[in-house]
Amino acid sequence: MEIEPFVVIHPETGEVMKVMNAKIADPKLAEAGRLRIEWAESRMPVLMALKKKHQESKPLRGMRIAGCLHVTKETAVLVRALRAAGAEVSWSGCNPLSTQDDVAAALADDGVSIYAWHGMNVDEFYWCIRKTLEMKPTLTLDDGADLIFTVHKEAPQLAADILGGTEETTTGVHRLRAMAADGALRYPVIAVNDAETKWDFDNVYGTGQSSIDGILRATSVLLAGKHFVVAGYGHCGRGVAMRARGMGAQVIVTEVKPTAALKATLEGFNVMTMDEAAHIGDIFITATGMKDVIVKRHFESMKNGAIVCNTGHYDCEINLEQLAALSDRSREVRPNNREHVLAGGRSIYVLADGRLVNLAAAEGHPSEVMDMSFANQFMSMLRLAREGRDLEKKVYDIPPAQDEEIARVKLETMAIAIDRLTPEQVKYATDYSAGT
Ligand code: RBV
Repeated sequence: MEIEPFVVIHPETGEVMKVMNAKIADPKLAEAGRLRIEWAESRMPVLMALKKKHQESKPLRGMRIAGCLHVTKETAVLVRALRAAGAEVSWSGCNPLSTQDDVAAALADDGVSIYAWHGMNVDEFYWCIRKTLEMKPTLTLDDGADLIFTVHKEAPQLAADILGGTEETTTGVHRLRAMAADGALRYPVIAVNDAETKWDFDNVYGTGQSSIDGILRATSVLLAGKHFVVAGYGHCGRGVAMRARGMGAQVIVTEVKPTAALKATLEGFNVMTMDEAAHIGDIFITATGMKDVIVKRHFESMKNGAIVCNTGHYDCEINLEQLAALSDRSREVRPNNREHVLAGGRSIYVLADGRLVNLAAAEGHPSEVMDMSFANQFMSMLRLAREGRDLEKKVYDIPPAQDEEIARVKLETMAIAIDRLTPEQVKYATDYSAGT
């Protein structure tokens, strides 16, 4: 597949004004994108402080970063920070429906080579990733590991020059750990997702709020009083369940893991199997990272009007092929909301084609929470540029000191002061002779 880079032509003279090293939906959206990015910048003080700290010394000078992460206003703040620190950047989105086209236009206009537009197909998705590899990166930045897999599968010769990579999300980290265990990983990777200042905030409060936001934008329904089924009670599911309850929904949780099911039960949620929940639920959301969580037999027992969506990284959690096979016809009733009419007349509404509802139907996680996730990304890039050569080909955790630092700065920017241990208390903490 070949797609030409973007050419901007003067509307009156027909003259070529600009050839962009980019493929985006519409360069005219750049100004709107810039406003959106500036808004995010005003909510991301930790990342902005890191940018300021490193823009003089440029520790990323000489680094070529290929990134594959949702093209959102928050990601644009990260891209700007990486460039300010001296890196050359080439970017693609990590989901066909998550790109904010105005943000992509603003980045292209600033000279970022970016290949991303909303609503691309799967072939175009991989074409975009391949385009970002043309720069021969020295660092890779992933959300879902599609970029790093592409390097390993299609361009393993590039790995020799890659100092390391980072991974933003749970699903990607799981896969990369499996690869490392098999000895298949060709360069070191830092698991940004596993930082405490990432998963304990982004995954919980970020997913919680943005998923509800996506459902509301796509449906505009009342949540109060609804039977709201959350599949998976990991960090993401916990966040969604908590926020849905806050809106007055009656929340049901389904699980496969006994400890998670127990936590949900003691948190006061109604825990049952998906087979039971299927005929009770008004709204279903999957947050499991597993395929086939909602399948044919569930669709068959759902109520007329049921709403189904997913907030996991991949779109395999809801089996839409099986739903299509059960459906007589379908139509888009609102943006990101498709009605499937089943034989027999019942309707089931699927949001955002089963892709991440928070990013496809809303704007992804709020800036304040991405501030910490992307501060971790930024600091990890600095670390890999510095020490990547000396690291082993395995998956590394974020150092606890980095978490402490990010949390400390975040609190400062929120004007929240905390107590400090006295020297006596520090001594007490390590004194095993003290008793009653
Ligand atoms: N995510 N990014 C955004 N606004 O840029 N929102 C969500 C944003 C990331 C989040 O960190 C999560 O781990 C990942 O998307 C799932 O693909």
